[in-house]
Amino acid sequence: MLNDIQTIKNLAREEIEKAHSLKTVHELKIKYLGKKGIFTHKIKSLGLIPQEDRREYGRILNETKNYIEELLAKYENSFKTLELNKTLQTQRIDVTAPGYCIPAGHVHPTTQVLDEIISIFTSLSFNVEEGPEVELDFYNFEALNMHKDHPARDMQDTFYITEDIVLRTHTSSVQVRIMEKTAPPLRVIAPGKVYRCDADVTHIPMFHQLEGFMVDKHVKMSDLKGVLEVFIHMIFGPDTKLRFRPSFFPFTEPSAEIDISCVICKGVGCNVCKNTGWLEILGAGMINPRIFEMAGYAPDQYTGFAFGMGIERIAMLKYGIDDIRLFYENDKRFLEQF
Ligand code: FA5
Repeated sequence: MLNDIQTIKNLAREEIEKAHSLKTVHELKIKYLGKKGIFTHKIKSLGLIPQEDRREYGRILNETKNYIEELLAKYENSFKTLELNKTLQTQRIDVTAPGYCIPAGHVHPTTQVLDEIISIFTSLSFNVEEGPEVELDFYNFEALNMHKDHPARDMQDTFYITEDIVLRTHTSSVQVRIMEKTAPPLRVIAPGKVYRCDADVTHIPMFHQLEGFMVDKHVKMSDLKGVLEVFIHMIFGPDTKLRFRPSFFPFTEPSAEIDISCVICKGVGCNVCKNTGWLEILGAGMINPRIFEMAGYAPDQYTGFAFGMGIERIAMLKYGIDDIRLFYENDKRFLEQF
């Protein structure tokens, strides 16, 4: 019986030493040590060995099994190392090879100009607020003194969602929203997207505006002028001149449109300013006391000014762009210049 174990040992060693791949080693492992393998079978049959020989037989069987296990492990490891080396040879990584260049995006020109404008006004102690783009007719028109049949509504070609809900046509819609929840004094700017059914070289259906308003006791037109003068000088340079032209907005009284001396020809006259030397830049005025009534402020105690500007228009003047549609055509040749 012991001879039998010796024969199995010799046979197993011979087969293992002849193995030529990891696969063969695995097959031999199953053959000798697997659930139905030779050694498992032998161990299960220990009960058939006469009692007086069983102990010695069991010891030698175990020793032989351990020997075969170790031999298989040794061959398994050496085949694994061989395979790893082969993989390392064929899939070598050249750590000195130059990397791929991933093109980096950058901030859109409208956002760049908007960020610059916001930082100017925050440096003047204005707080940034936001309002919804899908807005109630009430805040976009009604609360701003433009009732359903008010002719001024025609100035802003509106996208209606329902009879009472619109895509906001201007950021002035934020005025009453903020006043309703904040007691004066306040200095607010409200930047954001606005929508109008409008499209040509100077008009697009989605554009950005920035609203500004200040409310306190004794706020005067001269305060509006001072704030706008500082802003214009910071964004277009200290030599830029300002001109207030009488205008009409139902939510400001008096109202004005503000022109700046043409940034292209410096006021001499050119195509951009249509030879007038001036460019319209924003709408503004003293807040109509009707708006304070709508917001729940006491109109006899408080006064305020408001202004609203188109961001793309300012970007066009700043960078000398002659077609507003270029901003949103996603032409990288255009966008990469900023
Ligand atoms: C208004 O929208 C007023 N809410 C501004 C205002 C605020 C007045 C506070 C008084 C007090 P207006 O419709 O003029 O005003 O638009 C303001 C600016 O938005 C214009 O000067 C222009 O620069 C820009 N703008 C208007 N329509 C378009 C458009 N379709 N595409 C691009 N920019 C536009």
